[in-house]
Amino acid sequence: MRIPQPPQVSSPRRDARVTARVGRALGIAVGVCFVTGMISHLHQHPVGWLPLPPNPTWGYQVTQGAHVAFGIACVPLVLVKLFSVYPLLLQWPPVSGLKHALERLSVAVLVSCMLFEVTTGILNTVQWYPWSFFFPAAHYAVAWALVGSILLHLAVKADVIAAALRTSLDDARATPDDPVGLSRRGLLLATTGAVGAVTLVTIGQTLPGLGRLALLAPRRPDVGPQGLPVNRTATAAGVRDLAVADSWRLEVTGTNPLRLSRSDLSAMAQHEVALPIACVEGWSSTGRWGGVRLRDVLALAGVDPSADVTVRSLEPHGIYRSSHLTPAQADHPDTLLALRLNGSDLALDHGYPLRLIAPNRPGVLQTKWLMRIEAS
Ligand SMILES: Nc1nc2c(c(=O)[nH]1)N[C@H]1C(S)=C(S)[C@@H](COP(=O)(O)O)O[C@H]1N2
Ligand SMILES: [Mo]
Repeated sequence: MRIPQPPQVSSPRRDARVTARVGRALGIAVGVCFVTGMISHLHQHPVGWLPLPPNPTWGYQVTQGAHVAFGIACVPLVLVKLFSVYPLLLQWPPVSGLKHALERLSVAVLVSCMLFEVTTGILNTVQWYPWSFFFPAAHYAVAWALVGSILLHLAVKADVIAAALRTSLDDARATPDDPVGLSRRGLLLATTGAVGAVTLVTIGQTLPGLGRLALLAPRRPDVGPQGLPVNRTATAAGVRDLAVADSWRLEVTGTNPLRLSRSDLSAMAQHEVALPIACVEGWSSTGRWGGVRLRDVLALAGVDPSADVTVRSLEPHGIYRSSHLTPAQADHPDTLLALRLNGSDLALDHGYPLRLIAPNRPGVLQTKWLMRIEAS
């Protein structure tokens, strides 16, 4: 039988010194993604023993913006890291003993999880789901497998990594059998440039002022009705008729249950806050929201400030038609039932007749087209 040989791909750039340096950057990027991803998960699946505070009000904008930016930065890093080691991945014979088999298995898990996280994450930013699983659950579960396999990999390779990082890049240029002659230092510089470039053309989706550079970002934060993007229109949500009906009222449960029209709400004390919609997809955009404080409405309904609150939308189906607020979030002075955005009545697609806007909170929990508030 003819034994397949690994391709002839020796190159001064395929070297543990390159792999370890790119790996270090990748490890940092994955670390940021993991921590910020867990924060996002905790926002969407709160646990009683670790309530997330409503301050700083821009918190989620920063953590989710970083999550997506560092995830995008992983793309060139993963590609260069795979380039620097792929002859090893094609090694023949594939295993030479139990220890080697386990090591290769852990690398296989690591590479698959890494590719899965980066691919699904980026497809989520463009809202393309060519699969049947539920993205947030799968992305979350695989994050643990990824971090586990990275820790194992670091433990197994600790000596090699430490030695490679200690050794200078030894920047020899072209050799007779390597006419391209890009040095190892050159490759690392090009990788840094690629990370910088992909960041520059996407970060404007969340960093104010860089919107014009956001050529590859799926969203420009200033494009949309009232100067803000829309996620899920009133038509898509099936609320067009209900939202504009004269019979619309906001129901509030409590010892003094309420049924409030838009004019009732407009007659209450009005407040204005500047808060971002910070979408899990990585874009964010700040608006000036006007309306009544949720805590004022709750007080009017006789709800205790220590109550948990659920807000419900007119939307008949869909997993984002209600959201939950902790007592601290519900009682925060910036938490509004918004009637207005950037100086005019809310556009239908931004949640008319009434929406929730609250500090340090994922966009998906800023429920639009409200109809009911329940305290428990
Ligand atoms: N009822 C309802 N509210 C919702 C959604 C939804 O699908 N249904 N989408 C959420 C998501 S994912 C985001 S990012 C924000 C977007 O708000 P905007 O369209 O006003 O920018 O609304 C949130 N509120
Ligand atoms: Mo969102």
